[in-house]
Formats: sequence, structure tokens, C-alpha cells
Amino acid sequence: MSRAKSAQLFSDAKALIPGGVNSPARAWGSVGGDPIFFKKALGSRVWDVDDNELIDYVCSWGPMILGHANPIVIGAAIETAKSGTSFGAPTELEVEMARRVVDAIPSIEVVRFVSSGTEATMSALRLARSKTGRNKILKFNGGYHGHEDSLLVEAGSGLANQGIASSTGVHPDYAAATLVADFNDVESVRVLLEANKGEVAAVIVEPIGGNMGVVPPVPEFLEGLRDLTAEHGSLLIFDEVITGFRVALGGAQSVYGVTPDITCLGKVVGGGFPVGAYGASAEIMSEVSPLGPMYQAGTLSGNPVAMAAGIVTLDELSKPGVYEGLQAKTDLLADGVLGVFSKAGIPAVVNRACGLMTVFFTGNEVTDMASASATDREAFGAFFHGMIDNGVYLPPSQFEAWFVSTVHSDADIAQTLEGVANSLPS
Ligand code: KE4
Repeated sequence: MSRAKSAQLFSDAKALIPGGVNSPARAWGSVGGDPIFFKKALGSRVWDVDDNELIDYVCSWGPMILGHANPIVIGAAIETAKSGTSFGAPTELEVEMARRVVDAIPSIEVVRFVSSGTEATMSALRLARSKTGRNKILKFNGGYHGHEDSLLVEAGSGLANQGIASSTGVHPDYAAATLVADFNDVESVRVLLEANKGEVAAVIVEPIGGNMGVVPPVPEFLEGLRDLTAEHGSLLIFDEVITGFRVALGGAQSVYGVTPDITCLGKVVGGGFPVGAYGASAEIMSEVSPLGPMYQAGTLSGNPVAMAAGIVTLDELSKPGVYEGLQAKTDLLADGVLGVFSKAGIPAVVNRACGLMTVFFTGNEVTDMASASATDREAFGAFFHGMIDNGVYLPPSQFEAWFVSTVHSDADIAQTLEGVANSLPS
């Protein structure tokens, strides 16, 4: 499998773009080797610039739930673009899109569109601080919510769970105002809320962890967060940028029956175009400018082309049987992978939810960042490269989700499982 053109492009790119990529997750840092450059995608497949064809489980990190270049999505975008691509003024498409989000997610009565998941979570935090008049926030080890300063924080070693920044350039006061608990550990949240009584504006959580690899909540974890935040007057923010419209039309909150105060959306909601969103009750959202004192704005927010793509995407996902089909595909893949590892006598754990999964090289359960970090990441790196050589493109990191689309076929999955069998660690 030649990758000469990719190599040349990567060399050119590194002279012009930091690390040659426009997002670090694309850089293959944790698996080694140089990233592949792509030129085409259709359905469940991608083609690199050297004309190698691969079955894709990155799916642009989640948005391509209907498969790449879905004709309905592309058609809507092209038709809309012919009438202009951006007005900087309200359009009917934004109303139609907002109606679909509000209809799908009962906890959202009012929604604001932005252009990325980061903008959504950043705005949600500002909204929570504005609404509560409090400054601290609480996140979880292994929780990734985009690159907003106060969220680029992980538990500091020995700093009593007070955050230290996981990036340079973050003001130390921001990091200090971010508390860090452990996912699936309600007690770690209780301790921090008690120790910071009356100071925590919000708890932000991915209801199903997606950035540790996939880590579902244990029973009562989300309910515990709901009870604790209510008790302490903090707002509960569900970051459903990955899970929104992927695990169910109503998101993870509809699967687990736990209602957050604020919901953040991204990825799928834009159908592959730049869309993020945050929403809540009308009462909470009345805080948002121009209605209220909390300012947030964006030149391309609610962009008509992106709205058109999002509308047809949500309409397709609203059709009967879509999520049952996606769950069946996910199970076929996950159970198949487990079967291959089991037959080879190699310890592996597969965490899954509808439309996403992660394989961990371990014999132990993976329920939080610590257990995810204790898995054999070197084995994952070798597996990743083996899978590429067998025509299957996985996320280039152990701490990411494999994304399944509605158009991954049984044949795709069978070919994937053959690739797994040929890529097992020796
Ligand atoms: P964006 O700003 O990248 O649109 O969304 C940030 C974000 C927010 N919340 C969650 C739960 C997320 O997973 C993300 C972004 N996800 C990463 C990969 N897990 C995007 C890939 C990348 O950073 O290039």
C-alpha cells in the first residue's frame, strides 16, 4: 500500500500548518507514523490521495452518521447554497432546525446555534456562570469538551483534585476554578461540591464518555449527578456533542432518563457541516443575549447551508427503525471483534453504545480514565496500523470512539473482522 503522495503532502503541510494538521487528533501522535491525506469519501468508505480505499470508522469523528456524501445531505446543501451561503441575518432554515432540536430533546425548550462543539460548551459554561452567579465548574478526568480554556484541565496530581491546565497558555486562575472528579464516581463529586459549597456554577459531563474511548455510565451515576447538582444549586450540563442524535434521537439523556439543565450538541447535528448548539429551558435561555445579559455571538452561527444539511440529517434520523438498525450494526461489529479476540485468547474489552464503540487491550473493565489509561496502548498502536494495512481506518488513538454509520454494511463489518483477525497483537 503506497502512501507516497500522503507523505509528500504531509511534508508540505508541516511547513505551513502546525504539525501539518488543523486539529491535533488527526496527527497520529499516539499511534505513531504519518497521517494519511484523504481526497474522497462515499458511504462507509474513504480514499486516500494514493487511491487506497479504506472502510472508515472515524466518520469525521462522528458527524457522518448517514455515511459520507449522503446524496440527501449533499443535495440539500447544494440547493441551499445556490440561494446564497450566508446572510448574517435570520433565515427560515434556522427556525426549522431549531424546531427539530426542540422536538427531539424535551429538556431543550430554546436553542442557540453556533459553529462548533467547543463554542457550544464554552457558551454553556458562561450561561451557567451567568445564571448562578458562581465561578467554579466541575468536570471529569477524561472528559473532553473542546478547547475552551477552563475545560483544558485535568486533575492535578496531589492538588486535591483542583485542576491544573493540560495546555500551556491557560490562565492559572481559569484552571484553579475548574474542579476535577472521576467519571462513574459520584462520591468524588459529592466531596468536591461539599468542599466548594455555593461556589460551583455547573457540573459538565459527557453522559457516555467518548474521549477516554467509549465509557458508559454505571447505573445511578447520572442520577447521582442530577441529585447532587440539584442539592447544591449547580446546573447540570450534558455535553452531548458525541452522543446527541447518535445514541438516540433524544440523545443519551433519553436513553438514561436523566434530564440535564443545559445540553450541548455538535457533530451529527450539522450533518458534516460546522454546527454546534446549546439549549435549555426557556427560563435559563432567557439569560442569553439579546434577551439577557450573557453575551454570545457568531458570524456564521445558524449558517443556512449547514442548517439545511442538519435538517435533512435529523429528518432521516427521525424515520422509524433507524436507531434499531444502527444498534444492530454496532452489536454485529462489537460482538464480532470480541469473538475474534476471544478465539485468539487475547484479552480485550469492548465498550459500546448505539453507533459507537472502543476496543481496549485489557482483561479488566474500563470504567474511567484511570482504567482506560492502564490498558495496553502500545498494542492498540500496532493494531491500528495492522488494520490500516488491512483496509480499515480506525481513530488514531486509544482514547477515541469508533463510529458506525447507518450505511456500514454486513459485508463491511465482515471485512473489518477479517482485518481484526489479521491485526492481532503477537
Ligand atoms: P469541536 O469544537 O471539535 O466541534 O467539538 C469539541 C467537542 C466537545 N465535546 C465533545 C464530547 C467532543 O468529543 C468534542 C470533540 N471531539 C473530538 C474527538 N473526540 C474532535 C476531533 C478533533 O478534536 O479533531
